[in-house]
Amino acid sequence: SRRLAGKTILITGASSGIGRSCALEFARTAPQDLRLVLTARREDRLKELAQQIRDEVGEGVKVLPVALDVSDPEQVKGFVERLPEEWRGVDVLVNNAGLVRGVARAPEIAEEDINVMFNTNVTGLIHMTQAILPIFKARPNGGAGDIINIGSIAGREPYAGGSIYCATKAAVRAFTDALRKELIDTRIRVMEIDPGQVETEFSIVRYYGDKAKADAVYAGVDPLTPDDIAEVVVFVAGRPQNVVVADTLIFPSHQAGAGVLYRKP
Ligand code: NDP
Ligand code: 8X3
Repeated sequence: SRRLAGKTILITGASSGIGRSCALEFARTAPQDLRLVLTARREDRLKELAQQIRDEVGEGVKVLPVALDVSDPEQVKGFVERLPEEWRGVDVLVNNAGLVRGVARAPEIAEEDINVMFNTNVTGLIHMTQAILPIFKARPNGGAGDIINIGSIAGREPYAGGSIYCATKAAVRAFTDALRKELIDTRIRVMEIDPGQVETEFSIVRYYGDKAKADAVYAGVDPLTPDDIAEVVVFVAGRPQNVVVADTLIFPSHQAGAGVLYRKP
């Protein structure tokens, strides 16, 4: 899309799944003139992705892989200022980094899992947003730029065994909606995309690396692919300035809600 030409896109959690697909989709959509700042903890994977993008679309897309743990406030603070100068003019922030750990029910939920989920999905996303907003706000007419937050159906419909993850995604939703209102006098667009079931490393992480358990989640169903979500991310970023795709919910066709029906037999 010509509307994306010349933009600098910063993606968190670009080493896998939806974030990785977003990087590729942005590159394929605007191969002439684009800068991609790709962040995650696993820098080796980001470097491989940068190479893949170069091989596929050539030098029109410039890629900067940078290690960043969004759950570490010290790394997020000043992150943008530490980028090389030509990379600091971020136009689009895709707040995608996030994870679920376990299926435990209260009171058995591990303290560490609670902290990791909140520190990554909620506080990390808030810190990234705080880091980018001064750059957006420095632009004329009160500021400009896009914030695209990846929420989840889990933030709208909490389910047993997912209480903490669901709470983090509900928090993302509340923060996103409040932020959109706070920025109403600017040209900054605040958008949320809520996927249903997507086959990524999400379930491998949920089951602490147990691939068999993760595979069972997707057995017999036809989940979304991370590319399906990336197409929506790039679509909303490519709308004309006055169009804010504020909120979307995307299911695979076999899904119409989170979890299963709960009632006492
Ligand atoms: P993946 O596990 O495939 O990807 C998650 C990404 O987040 C990885 O790149 C990982 O990189 C990154 N990440 C995790 N923790 C941190 C951290 N502390 N700092 C920086 N990056 C981090 O899962 P998905 O692609 O599915 O998940 C992406 C987003 O989509 C998440 O917010 C998730 O909640 C959401 N989502 C997923 C759904 C699904 O069914 N898969 C449905 C709805 C929403 P690294 O480990 O290298 O740091
Ligand atoms: C992931 C969707 O419902 O599997 O955010 O937790 S769910």
